[in-house]
Amino acid sequence: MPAPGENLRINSERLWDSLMQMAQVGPGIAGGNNRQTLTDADNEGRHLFADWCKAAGMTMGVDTMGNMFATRPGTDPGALPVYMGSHLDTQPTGGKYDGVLGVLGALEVVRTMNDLGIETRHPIVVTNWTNEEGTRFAPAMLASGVFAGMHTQDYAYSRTDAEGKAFGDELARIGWVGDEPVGTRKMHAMLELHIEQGPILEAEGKQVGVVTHGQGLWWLEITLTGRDAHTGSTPMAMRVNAGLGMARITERVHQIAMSHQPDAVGAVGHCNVYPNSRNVIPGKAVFTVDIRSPDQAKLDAMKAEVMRAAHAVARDLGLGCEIEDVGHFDPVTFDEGLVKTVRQAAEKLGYSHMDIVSGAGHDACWINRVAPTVMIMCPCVNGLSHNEAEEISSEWAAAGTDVLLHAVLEVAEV
Ligand code: HGY
Ligand code: MN
Ligand code: MN
Ligand code: MN
Repeated sequence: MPAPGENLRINSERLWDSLMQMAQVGPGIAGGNNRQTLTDADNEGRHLFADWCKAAGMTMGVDTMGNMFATRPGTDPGALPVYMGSHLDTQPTGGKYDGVLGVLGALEVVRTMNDLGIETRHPIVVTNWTNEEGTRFAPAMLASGVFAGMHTQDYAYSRTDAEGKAFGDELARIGWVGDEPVGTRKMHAMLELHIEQGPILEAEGKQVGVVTHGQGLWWLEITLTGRDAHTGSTPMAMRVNAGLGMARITERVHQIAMSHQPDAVGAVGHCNVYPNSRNVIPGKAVFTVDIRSPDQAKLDAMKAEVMRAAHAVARDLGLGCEIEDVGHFDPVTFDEGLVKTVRQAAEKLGYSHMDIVSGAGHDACWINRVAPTVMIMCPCVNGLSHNEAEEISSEWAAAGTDVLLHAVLEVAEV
């Protein structure tokens, strides 16, 4: 087969149609998606994806974390497969493309190879990683983390959601505990296409992001304990107000991230006060600090400053303070050779592109620890994601998927 020319493109209409069909599964309330991991909607999306993979002539493997692996054979069965994929689970108020573009873009690459009778030496595997979002069951990238040996399966199975349901029980309930031991697969390479979830590519007028690095992150869950009391009759000096402590620490997280600009971010996105009654001073607050940076020293400095600030605020207000690490990974440097392959594919196809650091965490960030890995990014409208209004254009989706196609054909050896 001659080397794939720059005119070789995926079928953009078919890709967009699949994205829109998947968007019907687990619809949100404002045009996006609520297909949280291990829910019935996730189950429905998994079966739709599995049916499409079967129709594309692939065979499906599932591991004990519910990770799905659809294989297209290569001409050399002894060659390690080239993996590509992302995740189908969404935020509760998620968009239609976060993760989904990476899974269905990979499927479109296989469909295009089938259309043209393209054969590769290495087998190709399209992957759906379980629980990338980490909203229902913290931490994020849970199943790819177990696959990469960063968490044990027992830890993952024991994680519970807000209703106390355990990950392992929910995975069994929807029938996706596979027979493959997790983490036993070996990869020649892993490529993940994903929307940027930020404003840089659109602002720079670029069609494709060549992802060289990923930010590191800490998720610190803080529990403050004070005393429930009446909001009316309790004198201010007598209050032990966990809600006030949460507010002060939230502000300190923002200040700490601002003090480490330009490449540092921090926020509190998950927070609960108890008993959460209008006329009760909260005796308890549980909230998660999310801090990130591509710079290891900054990330570690921010973590230390947040911990110090939390304990200082708790001391001032007479609160108990427990801090649990519920998610962490160090900054990631993707495989140089694969980054070059992606950049060359974008150049060959004539797509405007730039190197970029991923602000969000991705399954690729963990898989990068066990196999050569790279990411390809697609711009987002107004840089918006983790919001039901998340949007991309079909042209951007096609450009990123075309680059994925050419990069995979290069790596899998046509
Ligand atoms: O948290 C993250 O960055 C990813 O979207 N789960
Ligand atoms: Mn994602
Ligand atoms: Mn996400
Ligand atoms: Mn570390």
